[in-house]
Amino acid sequence: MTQAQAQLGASAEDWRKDFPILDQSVSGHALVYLDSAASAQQPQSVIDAVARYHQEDHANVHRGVHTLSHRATEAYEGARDKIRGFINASSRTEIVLTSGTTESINLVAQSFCRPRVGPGDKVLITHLEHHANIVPWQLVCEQTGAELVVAPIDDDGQLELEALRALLTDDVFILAMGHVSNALGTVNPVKEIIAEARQRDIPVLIDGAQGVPHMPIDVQDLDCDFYAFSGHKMFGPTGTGVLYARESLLDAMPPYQGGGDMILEVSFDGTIYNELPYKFEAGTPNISGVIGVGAAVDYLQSIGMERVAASEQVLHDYMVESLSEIDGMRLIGTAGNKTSVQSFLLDDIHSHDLGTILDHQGVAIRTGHHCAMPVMTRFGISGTARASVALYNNLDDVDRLVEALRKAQQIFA
Ligand code: C6P
Repeated sequence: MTQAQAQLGASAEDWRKDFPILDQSVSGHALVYLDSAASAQQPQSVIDAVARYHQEDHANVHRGVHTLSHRATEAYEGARDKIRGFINASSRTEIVLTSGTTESINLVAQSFCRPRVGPGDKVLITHLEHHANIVPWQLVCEQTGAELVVAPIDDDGQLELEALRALLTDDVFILAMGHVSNALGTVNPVKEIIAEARQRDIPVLIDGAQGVPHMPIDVQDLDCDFYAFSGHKMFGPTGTGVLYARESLLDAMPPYQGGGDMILEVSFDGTIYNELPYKFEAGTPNISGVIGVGAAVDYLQSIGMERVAASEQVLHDYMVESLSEIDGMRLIGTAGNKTSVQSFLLDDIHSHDLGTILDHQGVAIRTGHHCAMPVMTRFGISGTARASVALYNNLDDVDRLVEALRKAQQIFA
């Protein structure tokens, strides 16, 4: 048994069995799924929770006096409570349920920032961001005359912390930054940066899309103002997301969208909005999806996020080491603190060609710019191949990736 196998332990193999989709062949080969950063697979318990809701409990929430509506509401609100506990928010009123990280960030940009910023104000982001943490701020800046400022990264794909500190000036209205880079896997020292921003009274939004699935998150300990993430990257269904926000901030923010459920009273003279968090949840929500996220939280908690993080770190490090041993390999993203993701280029093979050849061998990776075009520009490339691991991967998956890459090299030789 290798050291990595010993570190991974037998439980990783048990977790894998919880994900029925992994037990299939693609192009005549056993599937190796290394694209969890794009969307993670769902354990049977999540699939069952969603199916049970559809089979037994489906009705609209918060609206009916009948039994099914009560059951649906209980399950939906129960999931909110689970999510609150999972990230240790102090109150369920701070958990706004959205369609994903993208909507969560747009909500903050439009409802928190837009009414408060103007010419002379700055919105600070970093060069590592996903488009979902760039474009909403560009829109706000266009709408208000505020300026978008970008903190630089170094050649390893790490934030230049001194430069970031220098940019935390009094005219910065908000700092919005990722916890973990989806393109490079860099883990940012968010707690330290949040503390520095707080000293200057600058609110901080953390894009936690790639953080929540891979490590324990405690929003009170982080002391952030906003934390956004998606259900489908943490083993829940698509079309689900969360915005954690401090209650005092949510209280002072106007609704993001108008419609049913976000009101207490409506007349043509005006509307009284609902209490938190419902003020920010207009219309019929993704009930089954949210229930699925609740089940995903149960699943992750049954393992424990510390174990998830430790196991994935072994996989990640093994992947990096194995990829490095291939001649012609160029790793993109070599930060000291990384998780889950490795981007790379091989010889001069286009990343899309690599992805296709790997798919023919049953290995699923993502290729292209990963919705992080500025990161690609920083490295002078148009895209990369990206492999990302989750708790259900094992060392064989990494070996299969390496084998498939070597085959691609033979094809292109
Ligand atoms: N990244 C990837 O392959 P949504 O689409 O709203 O669930 O998540 C958007 C998003 C925001 N921030 C980060 C850091 C992300 O990684 C993502 C989604 C996927 O990397 C799809 S582009």
